[in-house]
Amino acid sequence: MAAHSPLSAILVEEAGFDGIWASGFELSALYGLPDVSVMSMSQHLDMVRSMAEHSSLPIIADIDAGFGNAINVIYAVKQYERAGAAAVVIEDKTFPKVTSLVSDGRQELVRIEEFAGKVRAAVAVRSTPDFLVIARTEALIAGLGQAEALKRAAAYAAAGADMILIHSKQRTPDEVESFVRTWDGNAPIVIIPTSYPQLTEQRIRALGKISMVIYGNHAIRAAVTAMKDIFARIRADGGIHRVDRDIVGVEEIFRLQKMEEVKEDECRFLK
Ligand code: SPV
Ligand code: MG
Repeated sequence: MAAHSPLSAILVEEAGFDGIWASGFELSALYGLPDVSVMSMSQHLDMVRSMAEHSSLPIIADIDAGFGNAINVIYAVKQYERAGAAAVVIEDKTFPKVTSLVSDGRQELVRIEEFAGKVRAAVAVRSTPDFLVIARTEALIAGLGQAEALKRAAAYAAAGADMILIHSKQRTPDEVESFVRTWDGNAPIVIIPTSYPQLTEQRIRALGKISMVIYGNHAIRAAVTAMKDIFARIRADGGIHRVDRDIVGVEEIFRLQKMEEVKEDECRFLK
């Protein structure tokens, strides 16, 4: 599940998900920015570090196009591994990138050889094979078709990628299902079914080959939905007197902040 802050990372863990998607889209939105490579690597990296401090779940860091060429990827992978990420996802878009799901977005891909070099660089500099390098092809997003997507996925797997992320913005799962059925490589597949939510976990399991599903932006969308609703109601009601029963109390925030520990520490140390 996507997260964009330590607090959302804590909630992802409490909800029982297996891992955290440190989404570039979500964090860009949190900063009030479009997801077009204007957020800096250090902004994203700092948030990954903070999330890692607050959650024991594996964090999959969305490092977009790797902040530049293979040289930038080398630096990024070292930094993200040190920050506590469990994996990086690198996508084969040009840098700067344009967010994938926007309609009529400028979706330009780098050459296969160039991106394979980025994957090889990431694999070469990680300090342990437990740190996963996930190669994401945007061939379907760019409208280049399944043959190109399969060609790219095979080249990235040959370059050492541990998993292949295939992204699609079709409103039905058809093109992703077709890709998955045709994929005969050994690398397991990752998907982000935002545009085709009818592909449920039950259907995904039945397909086989897909080892990870990322819910890419549901934390920020849930937060925006809830804030818009409550803010509008406070304005309409002329006060906060009617919304209290529909939002968590401050005690819940104290719990998430671990105020109990602070109280215990006060008893022990404040003499
Ligand atoms: C993200 O969450 O930043 C992603 C997924 O990369 S998407 O926005 O669908 O491209
Ligand atoms: Mg992203």
